[in-house]
Amino acid sequence: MIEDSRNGFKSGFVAVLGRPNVGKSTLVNQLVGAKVSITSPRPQTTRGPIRGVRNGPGYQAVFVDTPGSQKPRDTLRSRMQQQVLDSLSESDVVLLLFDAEGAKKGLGTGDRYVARLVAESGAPAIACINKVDLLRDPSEAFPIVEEVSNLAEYEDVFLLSAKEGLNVEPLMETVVGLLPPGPHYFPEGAVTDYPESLILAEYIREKALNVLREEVPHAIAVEIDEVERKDSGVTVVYAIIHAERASQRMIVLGKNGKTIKQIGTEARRDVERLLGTRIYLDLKVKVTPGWRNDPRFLERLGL
Ligand SMILES: Nc1nc2c(ncn2[C@@H]2O[C@H](COP(=O)(O)OP(=O)(O)OP(=O)(O)O)[C@@H](O)[C@H]2O)c(=O)[nH]1
Ligand SMILES: [Mg+2]
Repeated sequence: MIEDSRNGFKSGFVAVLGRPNVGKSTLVNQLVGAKVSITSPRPQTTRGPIRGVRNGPGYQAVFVDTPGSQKPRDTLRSRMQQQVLDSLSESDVVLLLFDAEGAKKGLGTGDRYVARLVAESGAPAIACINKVDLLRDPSEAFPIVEEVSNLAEYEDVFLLSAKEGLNVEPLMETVVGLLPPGPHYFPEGAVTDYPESLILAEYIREKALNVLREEVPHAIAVEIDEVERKDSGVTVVYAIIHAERASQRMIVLGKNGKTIKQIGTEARRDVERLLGTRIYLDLKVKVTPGWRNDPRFLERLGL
């Protein structure tokens, strides 16, 4: 470690903040070059601080994806909010994201709230106006750039498309420029320190979020019961989808089990890519009332 800093090695934690759905997880995956964090069109997709590592010549950047900032209305959401604050206090650099499309009518109270948190933390921050691919003309972003620039002092302001990768590499160069001298926090080659079983659960939850609507996505938790590697080369993954009410369980199952089957098929493909083996996915749906307010249950989910 000491040797690293003597060599002029740079490293640090880069927290990615912003209100729900602005594209934080999509950006982290782009920066890291791997799918470490799940994404979905539903707000409040990310629940825990997932770290993704990018190594380059003379540096290691550890990106910390955070849940979208919001009012905590239950134990789950107050933990999510606490994770935002913890990640911010431990960061060397902050990426603060805004949604170019959503901000066309001006920034919202959520945006201002996160911007204030970041400004108060005193960490060097880069403002990123994301989803510019949704603008008909780049000039539509100018008023947002001005509004964002008036919020606080930023090291830089970027117009991004996390989805298409636009300006992601120039952003990366700016991040590296802001990293302090430091050690390797993670061995080279490790793209995340998130445990395999929790990643598996997240992949399944992502597919569930993509097919479920309204309030159901937020009422769902996925837990991996067991992972069994058979001699035949097949890995059997036993997973449980927890819902809060019997009616939600019925929705997750779908007519004749159609919905759960779709979730399972899509999740299996991703999990096979992740583990590089053939997967048999055993998915069950269980009613666990009030899990969102059960600290022990939340700990089991790594939250
Ligand atoms: N068009 C467009 N869509 C994007 C872009 N970045 C993200 N999205 C989409 O926006 C939605 C939300 O993206 P996420 O990365 O899950 O957003 P998030 O900020 O992590 O959301 P939470 O975890 O809920 O706070 C997904 O449907 C993404 O595909 C972008 O640059 N352009
Ligand atoms: Mg997210």
